[in-house]
Amino acid sequence: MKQHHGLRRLLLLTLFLAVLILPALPARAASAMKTSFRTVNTWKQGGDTYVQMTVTLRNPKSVKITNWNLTLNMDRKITFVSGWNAKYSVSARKLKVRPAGYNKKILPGGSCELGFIIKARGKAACKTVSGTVWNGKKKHKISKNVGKKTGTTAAEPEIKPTSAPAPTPKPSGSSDTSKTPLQKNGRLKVKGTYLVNEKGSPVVLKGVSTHGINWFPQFVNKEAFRTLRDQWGVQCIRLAMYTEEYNGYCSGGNREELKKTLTDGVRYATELGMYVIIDWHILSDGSPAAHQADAKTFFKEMSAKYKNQKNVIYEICNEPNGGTSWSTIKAYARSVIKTIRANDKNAVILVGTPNWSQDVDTAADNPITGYQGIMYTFHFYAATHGEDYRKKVETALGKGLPVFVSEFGISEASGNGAVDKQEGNRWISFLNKNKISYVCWNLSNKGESSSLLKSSCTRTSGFADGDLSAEGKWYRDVVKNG
Ligand code: IDC
Repeated sequence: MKQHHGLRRLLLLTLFLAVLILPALPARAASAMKTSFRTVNTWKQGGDTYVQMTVTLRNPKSVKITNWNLTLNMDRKITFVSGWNAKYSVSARKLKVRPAGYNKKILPGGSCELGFIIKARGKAACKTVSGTVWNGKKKHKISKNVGKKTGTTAAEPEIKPTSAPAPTPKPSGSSDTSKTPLQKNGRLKVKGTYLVNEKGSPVVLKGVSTHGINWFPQFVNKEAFRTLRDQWGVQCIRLAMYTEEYNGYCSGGNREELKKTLTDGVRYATELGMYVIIDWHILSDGSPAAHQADAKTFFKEMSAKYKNQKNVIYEICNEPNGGTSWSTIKAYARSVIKTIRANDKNAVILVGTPNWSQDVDTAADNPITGYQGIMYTFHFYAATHGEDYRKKVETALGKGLPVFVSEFGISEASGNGAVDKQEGNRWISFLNKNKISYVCWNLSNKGESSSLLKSSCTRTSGFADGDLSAEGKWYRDVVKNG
């Protein structure tokens, strides 16, 4: 009952933002900048209600907007989960939104879109929105008190969590769709530099990686995976569990919740006959050794749980960086591999390589010995990494190293910025030619160019054409067209 009450208050917040506040902004401010707020998603996890909103700022005037800021004044505590295309800070009950830098100026007729996710455990409603817009030297205030209106707003907004009923049309392609990827290939093994199926023929898995399951758990759902399998032809899902970033597994995140999201994801993939990668997503922790003990406990548990399955792949460290040497990674890998092999003799294990999983050539000089079924990861972002990096992969292959591209995008390495489809196409033909599997970053609607979905996409499955970002459309076609 209490929780229901909290949800209602939070839903009211979204109503105030979307319906009451903005159309009612003072005329002066409205003429300086047009602002629209949209709730694109709400969902519940672990007793919290999450609200994801996008905000569009538009300059309708023939003057430059040179700076702006917004503050949402809440009546109770909210927690900031994540945001994009702006800087966010929470101070007491205020969510402050400041330009990211590149969108501080908004040209006449121009606009920018930003978005954020907040969560609240109890009640939370917005009292006011305030802000400032600068037009050259002039300052315009945005300010609206909506606190008093809360009582009179009888209408309950119709904001439903978007779990999209998702009809799943059969793919139009001619490939044999009567069998799942797992039925077609069975248990995967490593032979020479290749990932091979149970008959020993090389396979190129085409996969999609989630964004961090701490940030976007709503996309870990069976219908989403089914959509990717049936409408795109995706065979493999990578579940990215950050260890260090916001509420990561080793940085204060709720471990039971994270494991639940992860194991739910494994179950959905399994029920759909898809391969699934459990990704221990180190990043700002730099060295996998930073959380080695946790990693061992985690993989011990996972490998015990999945030892009888043929579709689970373990990725034991996403991207070592910060100068972490191959010998440090190797020592970590040997220790974690030993733990996994104590339960499971067969599962394919992916090992990260130095420099954000790019120095496969270094690993090739001194690979891990004494274990079967090990592959080494190579990651690239096509708008940043080109031919020189393909050379590194060629060198590694030439030395006999089995390479798996467990993460790539066609954006810049930041995950945002331009997308480069041409370079992306070069990479895909290179990978197909060398029979290297690849997994694309990322299944979310975060407002960044490496997201497969547009930030306006409110579905969590059954994605339509118009829901896909430039990278999303490109990758769907890559997978669909073989
Ligand atoms: C990025 C996400 C971004 C998030 C950030 C956290 O796209 O939304 O805020 O991580 O630091 C990687 C990483 C992957 C990155 C991605 C893009 O494995 O976690 O995701 N990237 O920067 N390596 C190279 C690029």
